[in-house]
Amino acid sequence: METRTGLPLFTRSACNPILTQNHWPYTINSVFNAGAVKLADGDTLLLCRVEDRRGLSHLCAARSANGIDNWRIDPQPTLPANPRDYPEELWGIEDPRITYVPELEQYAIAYTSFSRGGPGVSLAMTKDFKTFDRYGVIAQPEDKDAALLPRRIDGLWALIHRPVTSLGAHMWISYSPDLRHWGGHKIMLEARRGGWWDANKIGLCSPPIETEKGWLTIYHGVRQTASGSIYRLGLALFDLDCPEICLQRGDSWMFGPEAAYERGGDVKDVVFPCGQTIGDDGDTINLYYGASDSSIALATGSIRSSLAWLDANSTSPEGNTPQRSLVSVP
Ligand code: BMA
Repeated sequence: METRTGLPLFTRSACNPILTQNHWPYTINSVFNAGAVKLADGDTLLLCRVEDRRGLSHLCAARSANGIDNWRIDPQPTLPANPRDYPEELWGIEDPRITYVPELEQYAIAYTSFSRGGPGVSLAMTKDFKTFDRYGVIAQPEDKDAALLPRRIDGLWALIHRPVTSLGAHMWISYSPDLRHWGGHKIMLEARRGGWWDANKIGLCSPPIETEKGWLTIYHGVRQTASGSIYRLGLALFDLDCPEICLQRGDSWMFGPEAAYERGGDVKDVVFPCGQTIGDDGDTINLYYGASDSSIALATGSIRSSLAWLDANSTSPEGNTPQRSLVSVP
């Protein structure tokens, strides 16, 4: 999708895909959907979803000085599923989103724990990506696509997530005083309907980026077609002090499966980011995404251009706001 200048909003790295099963130091099926963070030493750390050859997923850390190549991959799973102590992880753990929380001086990892009840949201805290403090399930099945905001809102922690309810597969926000007990649930963005690209399901991608204009948020939209689902990416902006208020929502998708490694793989036609890093200029977005559930790829964009794109491309009254949630549960 192009900007007003004719340039694409996000540009694929010439090195794509940057991580595949061939890079792995142990036998796996595939690697995709990684959380991302810039460490204090300047390294980029990707916490990758790795699918083993039973079909079950765990998380494994890969580190690189430039965030593109020469990845140093942990020789064994960094965060394996632990179904003995956490039965909700029976069928593996998936799709981590990492948020650095300055108040706690720790990284919060919200991930999908998968078991007989379906996918749910679990939380783990870490300082070093070596030892992890598991909080267990914080949102029960069916729920996924979660990330913590990096600071409290009105004294409460805020979690964005995607429960599936009789209302549909929409993005919700919930609040907590202690990261363990959650309430104040509200819908923050709804899947559209009918022919829209984001008609059937939506969910948060990487954790929202705090900007002067609001929380800049990349989300995925799913369109079901006669030959399967297409996962594409959209942009929305939420109020800084009241993040359940959507200020702007792009009409069209801004990134979709086009390259061969995005169009074909274990699950075709999927681009699925779970993390980004921001460049030293404070503007560049390095977006890491799973491609067709088979590899990790990188696309580069800009906060400034994304905000300008939203100004120019959020005109449709159907999906657009500002509005308060249509449904809220006290
Ligand atoms: C979603 C998640 C993602 C996956 C995508 C496409 O529901 O499970 O991990 O990339 O489906 O298969």
